[in-house]
Amino acid sequence: MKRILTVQDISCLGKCSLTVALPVISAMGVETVILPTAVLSTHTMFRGFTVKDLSDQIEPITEHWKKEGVTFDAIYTGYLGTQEQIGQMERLVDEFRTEDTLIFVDPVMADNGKLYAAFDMDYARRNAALCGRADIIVPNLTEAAFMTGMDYRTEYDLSYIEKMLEKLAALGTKTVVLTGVSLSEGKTGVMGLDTRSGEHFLYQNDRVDASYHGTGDIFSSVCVGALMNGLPLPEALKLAADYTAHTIRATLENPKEPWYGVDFEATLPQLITDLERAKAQS
Ligand code: PXL
Repeated sequence: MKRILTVQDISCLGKCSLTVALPVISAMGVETVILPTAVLSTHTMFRGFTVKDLSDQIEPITEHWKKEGVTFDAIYTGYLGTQEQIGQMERLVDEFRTEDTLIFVDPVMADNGKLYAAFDMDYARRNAALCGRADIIVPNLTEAAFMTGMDYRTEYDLSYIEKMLEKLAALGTKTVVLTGVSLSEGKTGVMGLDTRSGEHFLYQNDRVDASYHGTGDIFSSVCVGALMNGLPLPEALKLAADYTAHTIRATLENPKEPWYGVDFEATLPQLITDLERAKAQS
């Protein structure tokens, strides 16, 4: 069985970061080791949330793992609270990376043209440096704009996306994937660039007119879980995009529609069926 380490916060209530990554990746048949960077009462879209930073636990925990000779097939980082923690991730990646370890970085810090509370431009620059060490990064357009210095636009064409992919590639990452890319009316999806081969890939599906918290974490968790199941990247991205859209639709149908996260618990069986089908076809 493959083993992933995922490093993100625990938002106790909120259906995001580790409370999504752990169930989703485990359900996909991959051992999921967690390293919590902070404990929050809720994610940061609630008012009055509490935070306990766990930076001082990262070194003792990883030192123990090193003594135990633990290795990982992938390291997946998500929301990190501070620049100091980004530095800690760079060291962790350097210490645990082998030739076969996939380094997957989701530089969670912004959406809809704005940085999340508590992040600033220095944080964005630091995140860009971490992205440079990764094999795959999956920023949304806002995060990519902050990391590349390009303008964030809500209306754009293919050349804007290609330029953004090239600027992201200049960070040093092997494969860059932009999420939330809409190249025609009513569609949305991802566009990626393999910086070694120069190959582009694009996947567009129907846009669902709703935006929920935690969907980026679901997308990333499914993508990394699919890669660990041996799917090629374009297939993994398709599975992740389709599952995320399906889950948003299912949430919209819930009369008690929770505002703070999606009902992924109800759609996990579908994910497993779709994963098995994709594996059989690839
Ligand atoms: O879903 C990303 C995320 C993760 N963790 C925390 C967050 C957010 C987004 O706002 O606040 C604590």
